[in-house]
Amino acid sequence: MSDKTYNLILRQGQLVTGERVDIAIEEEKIVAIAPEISTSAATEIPLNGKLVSSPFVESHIHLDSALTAGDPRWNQSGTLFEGIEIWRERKLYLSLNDVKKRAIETLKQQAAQGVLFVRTHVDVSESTLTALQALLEVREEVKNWITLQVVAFPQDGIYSKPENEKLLKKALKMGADAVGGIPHYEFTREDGVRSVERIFELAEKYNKLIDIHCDEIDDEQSRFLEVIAAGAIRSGMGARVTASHTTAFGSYNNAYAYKLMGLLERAQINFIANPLINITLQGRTDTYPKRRGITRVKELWQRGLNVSLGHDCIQDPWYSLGTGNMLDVAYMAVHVCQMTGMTEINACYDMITDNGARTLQLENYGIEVGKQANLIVLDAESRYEAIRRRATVLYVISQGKLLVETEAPVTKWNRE
Ligand code: 17E
Ligand code: FE2
Repeated sequence: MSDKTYNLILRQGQLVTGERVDIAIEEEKIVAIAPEISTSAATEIPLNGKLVSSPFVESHIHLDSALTAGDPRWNQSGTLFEGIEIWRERKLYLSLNDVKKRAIETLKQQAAQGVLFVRTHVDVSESTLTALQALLEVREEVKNWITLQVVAFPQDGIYSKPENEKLLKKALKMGADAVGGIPHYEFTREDGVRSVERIFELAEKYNKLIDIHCDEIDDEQSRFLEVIAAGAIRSGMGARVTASHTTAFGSYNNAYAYKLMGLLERAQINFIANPLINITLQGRTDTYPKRRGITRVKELWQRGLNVSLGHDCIQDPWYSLGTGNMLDVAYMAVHVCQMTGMTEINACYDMITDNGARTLQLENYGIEVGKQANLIVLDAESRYEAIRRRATVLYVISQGKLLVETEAPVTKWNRE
């Protein structure tokens, strides 16, 4: 036996495949994965069959508005539109410190629960671009423990005010990673189409990813997803493009949905559903029956298209709850999307891990020798148990270092 020792070994963890392994970590990297590693390590953590997984990926959140619920007022109608109105008032008194403080507090809540990769939308239809500047600074300040991607998101639309297009462009030059948009909120159908076309032009010019809030409405006539798919095919941008929300897809007639699916298969774009938020925001103009207001997650997944899940909001004008726990998101998806079969439940877990990594185009993701050591250990033996019990994340290892430890709750039973 050599006298070499590793920094850290996780002993007898269970991978999502069911294999039991030891995982050795040296510096930042995973250096060995085997049923049994005979070398010792400075720190050894016995896992006794607990699930070892790649970290959670939060593929869609708004960190600029996080933790503002009730300020300046609560959303009484519960609609997307009232949320946008409230945020329009709140963003008048943003400061760099205010945004950074809330964003970092939220990122800590997320990382403590196993999220190590985050894509945030940041409103850039605000003349000072304070929120964007703040999130760009936060991206740099946290990069040693969590990876942040920033989407320049024109919440009020690109064409609702003359300066909005310039602000979007400026945001890309300042260093946002992706271009966003909101075609269903532009004044007209034509403005919506034009906004999507402009987003593709800007993404190509500045070499950015695309992630568009698309058809987040119950209107079955809201059909911007086809415009995005066509743009992805024509530009060749394919998997660099993401359509978020697409809730109107849940209301399209089946003949149109069938045609659209074919186009989406050609386009190979990514989809993000936000089940916690859209089950509450949508359906507000329905009486009964009341629609679920969620995109066709199961059908997209069955066609082999890449779907991930986002939390979207934590305590903001659109959603007053949320703790940053991605297992809550997957749990809601199982219900709202009726993904109740065992392979479907496992797929929902993949939607908050591997599929999110694919959407974010992360290269260094996954439990493999040679990759950066980013992994989490859950108080569960399988993906199914993790979702069912929304299991505690016991250990979070980020870039080779133990970032967070949390003890599972213990119940004391005091009667026979
Ligand atoms: N803005 C928007 O347009 N849609 C949302 N779901 C949120 C913000 C949270
Ligand atoms: Fe969103």
